[in-house]
Amino acid sequence: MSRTAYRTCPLCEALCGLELTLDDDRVTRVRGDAADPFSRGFICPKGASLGRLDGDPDRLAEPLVRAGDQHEPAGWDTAFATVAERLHAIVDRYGKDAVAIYIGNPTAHSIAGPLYGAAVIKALGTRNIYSASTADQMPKHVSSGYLFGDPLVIPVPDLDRTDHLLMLGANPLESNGSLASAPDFPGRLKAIRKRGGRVVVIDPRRTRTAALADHHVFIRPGTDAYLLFALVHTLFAEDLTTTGEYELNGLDDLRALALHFPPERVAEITGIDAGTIRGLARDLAAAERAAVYGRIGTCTQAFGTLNSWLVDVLNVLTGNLDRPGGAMFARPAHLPAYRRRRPFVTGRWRSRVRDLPEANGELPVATLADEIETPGDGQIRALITIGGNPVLSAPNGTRLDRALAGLEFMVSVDPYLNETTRHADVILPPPRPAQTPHYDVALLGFTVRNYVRYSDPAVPLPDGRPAEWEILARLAMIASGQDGDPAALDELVIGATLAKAVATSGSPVHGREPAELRKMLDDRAGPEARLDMMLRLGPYGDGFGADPDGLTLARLRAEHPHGLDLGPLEPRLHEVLCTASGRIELCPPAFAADADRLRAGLDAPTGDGLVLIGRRHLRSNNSWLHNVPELVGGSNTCTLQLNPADADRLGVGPGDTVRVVSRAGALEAVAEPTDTVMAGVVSMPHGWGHDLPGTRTQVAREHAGGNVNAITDETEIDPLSGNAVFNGVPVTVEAL
Ligand SMILES: Nc1nc2c(c(=O)[nH]1)N[C@H]1C(S)=C(S)[C@@H](COP(=O)(O)OP(=O)(O)OC[C@H]3O[C@@H](n4cnc5c(=O)[nH]c(N)nc54)[C@H](O)[C@@H]3O)O[C@H]1N2
Ligand SMILES: Nc1nc2c(c(=O)[nH]1)N[C@H]1C(S)=C(S)[C@@H](COP(=O)(O)OP(=O)(O)OC[C@H]3O[C@@H](n4cnc5c(=O)[nH]c(N)nc54)[C@H](O)[C@@H]3O)O[C@H]1N2
Ligand code: SF4
Ligand SMILES: [Mo]
Repeated sequence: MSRTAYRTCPLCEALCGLELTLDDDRVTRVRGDAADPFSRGFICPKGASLGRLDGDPDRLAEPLVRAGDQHEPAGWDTAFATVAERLHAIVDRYGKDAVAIYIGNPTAHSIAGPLYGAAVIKALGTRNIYSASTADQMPKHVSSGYLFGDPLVIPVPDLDRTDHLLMLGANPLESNGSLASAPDFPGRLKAIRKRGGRVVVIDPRRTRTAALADHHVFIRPGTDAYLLFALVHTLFAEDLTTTGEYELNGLDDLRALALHFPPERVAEITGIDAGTIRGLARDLAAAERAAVYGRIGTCTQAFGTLNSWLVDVLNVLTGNLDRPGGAMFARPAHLPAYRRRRPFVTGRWRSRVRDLPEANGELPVATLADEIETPGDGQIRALITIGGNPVLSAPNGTRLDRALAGLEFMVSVDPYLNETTRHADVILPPPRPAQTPHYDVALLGFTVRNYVRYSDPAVPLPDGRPAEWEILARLAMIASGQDGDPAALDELVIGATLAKAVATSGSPVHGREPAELRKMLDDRAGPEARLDMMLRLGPYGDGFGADPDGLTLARLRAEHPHGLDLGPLEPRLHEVLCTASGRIELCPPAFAADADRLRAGLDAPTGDGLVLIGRRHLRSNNSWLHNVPELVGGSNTCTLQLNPADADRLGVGPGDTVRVVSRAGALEAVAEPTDTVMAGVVSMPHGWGHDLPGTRTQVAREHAGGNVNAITDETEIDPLSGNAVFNGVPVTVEAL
C-alpha cells in the first residue's frame, strides 16, 4: 500500500519541503511539497533523488568493526563496548587532548548534530576540536563575533525585497545558496530583475548565476578584500555613506584604513579597472534597498575574514543593515530573544604544533594532520568523526589520509564506508533519512523569511536500532565515563535551560517553577522534549502557557505539517547586538591589523602563473552524493576547467589529461577548456577521488574523479579565523 509523507530535504541549505511517496518502508517517489509556504513545491535533482539515496544498497545498516584490513558487521552493544574500551585506554594513557573530534557538514542539517554533537565535545574535554567550518564559513563567524558580538548572528540578503544585490563568491544556481536559506534561490534572483532591480556578480568564472545577472565582473582569485576596500574607499571619498541610524564605533578608523585602497591602487591586483569599481560603489549607494552578500568564494581565501567583514561594512555604510530589502537577521523560532553579553574573542587556546588560535571553539582543520603526525605531549592518538569526509574535503587531504592511517583508534558516525571512514576501527551508521525526524536547528537562523518546520520520521525505526541522537548521546556518555541511559543527558540539558530561563528577566517563564514546566513538555524521549522546550521559550512560543496561541512542538506537528511561514524578516539589530560596548564595532583592531598584511600585497608583483579555484555542480553535494546513479555523469564531472588562451599556450585540448602540480602535491585531471573561466585561472570541483582501496561505494568508484584536495595547501590559512584557503592556490599545469 502506498502512502505519502512530508519532510524537509536534508541535503542542502535551501530547506525545501518534500512530498515522499512510500511503499511499505521504501521511498518510491519524491516531489516538491506544494503546500510548504517557503519552498512552494520547488525541488532540485538532488532532492528528487532522495529516495535513491535513502535506499542506497551501499548504505550501512549495522555497525562495522575493523578486523585487520577488513571491516566486519557487529552488533550495537559490541560496537559501543569497543569504543568505550579503546577510548578510555587512550585517555588514561595520554590524557584528554589525545582524542580529537571532527564534525562534518551533514551534522548541520540534522537535529542530532547541533543538539548532541556539542555534548560529545563537552564530554571529551579536548582542545582538539575540528570541523568543516574551518574549510567553509569560519571567517564569517569571526567577523560577526567581532562586529556584532555573536559569531552566529549573520545577516542574510533580504532577497524578496531588495532592489540591488551585489554577490561575491557565490553561485546559488548550482549550490542553491548558503548562509542564506532560500528555497528556489534562482527564482528569487529572477524576481529581483523582474521588479526592476539589479543583480551583480563578482566571480573569476562566468557561472550560471553570473549569466543570469545584469552585470558580471571577473576578479582575480583571492583579491576580493582589495575590491571591497576600494568600494569602501569610494563611498567615503564621494560622500555616499549613510550610517546615521546605527550606533557604532570605529567609523573614523575605518575611513583612515580605506584611504590606502583607492580604486586605481587595486585595479591591477584585482584585474578590475578603477572606473568599474567606482561604478559598483555608486550603484550600490544609489539603490533604494541594496544588499551585499559574499559566500564561500570569499571565505576560503587568505583574507577570508577581511572579506566577510567588509561585506557587512558595506551593508552598514549604505544604511542597508537590518533594513527591509537590505541585509537582515532571521528570527529562529527555537532561540530566545534575550541574550547574555559575553565579549567574543578568538585564541582562547592555541594549537600545539603551529600555534594557531582557536576560533568559535575550534582549531583549524588545516592543522589536523600536524597534530596527528607530530610526536610529543598532546599528540592526537584517536579521532572521532561525525558526518565528515576530510580526506576529500580538507586542504591537503592526501596528507591527512596518511595521518589517519597512523592513529591508534578512530570511530566514525557515518552511513558510508568511504575514503575517510575506511580508517575507522568502528563505524556507527545513522539511520536512513526516511527514518529520521527533521528540524533545522542550525539553519533556521539564516532564512530569508522567518519560517519553521518540523518533520516526523516517515518510517519508524526498528526495535534496537538507535537514532543518530542516541548514537551521539551514547558517545557523550562513554566520553564522560558513564554508560547509562542516553535520555539522562536530555534531562540535564532541560534542567539547566529551564533553571536559567526562570531566573532571566525578560524570559516568558521568569519566576516560574522548573519542575512544573518540565511536566508540560513533549513526552517522547530524546530531542523532541528539548525542541518543544526551545520552541516554547522562543519568540513565537507559548511561553509554557503564557501565550495560549503561541507555538509548541505539538501545535507545529498537528497544525503545520508543511511548515509555518512567520513573515518577512523584521529589523532586530537591537535584539541580537551583544558586543561589550553595545554598539556595532565597525573596525575591530584585529581586523585593522590584518589590513596591514593586505596593504603589503599592494606592492608585491602580480604573478603571471596559474591559480586554482573550486566550483560546485548542481547534482553534487561535497563528497557524498556520487554513489547515487541519477546524480553522476552528464554535466556533473570532475574536470579541470581552464581558459582557452591558457589551454592553447599549454598545448592542451578538450579531454586531454593534464598534470596539475602545487606546493602540496600533484594530480592528473581531464582538461576542459572554457571561456567561462578567466585567463590565469583553473577550476576543479572538490569531493571526488573515489578510487581508494577499502571503501564500499560502488557507483562512486565507477565515477572516481580526482581529489582536488591533493593539491590544496594546508600551510596557507586565513590567520584571523584559521580557515582553509581553497581559492587562489598557485599551480602549474602541463599536458601529458
Ligand atoms: N550542488 C551543490 N550544492 C551545494 C554543495 C555542493 O557541493 N553541491 N555544497 C554545499 C555547501 S557545503 C556549501 S558551503 C555551499 C556553498 O555555496 P556557494 O557559496 O554558492 O558555493 P559555490 O557554488 O562553490 O560558489 C562559489 C563561487 O565562488 C567563486 N570563486 C572562487 N574563488 C573566488 C574568489 O577569489 N573571489 C570570488 N569573488 N569568487 C570566487 C567560484 O567560481 C564559485 O562560483 O553550497 C552547498 N550546496
Ligand atoms: N577544495 C575544496 N574543498 C572544500 C570545499 C571547496 O569549495 N573546495 N568546500 C568545503 C566545504 S564548504 C565543506 S562544508 C566541506 C565539507 O566537508 P565534510 O563535511 O568533511 O565532507 P562531506 O563530503 O560533506 O562529508 C559528509 C560525510 O557525512 C556522511 N553523512 C551523510 N549523511 C549523514 C548523516 O545523516 N549523519 C552522519 N553522521 N553522517 C552523514 C557522508 O557519508 C560523508 O562521509 O568541504 C570543504 N572542502
Ligand atoms: S535545493 Fe537543496 S533542499 Fe531543495 S531539494 Fe535540492 S538539495 Fe534539497
Ligand atoms: Mo560548506
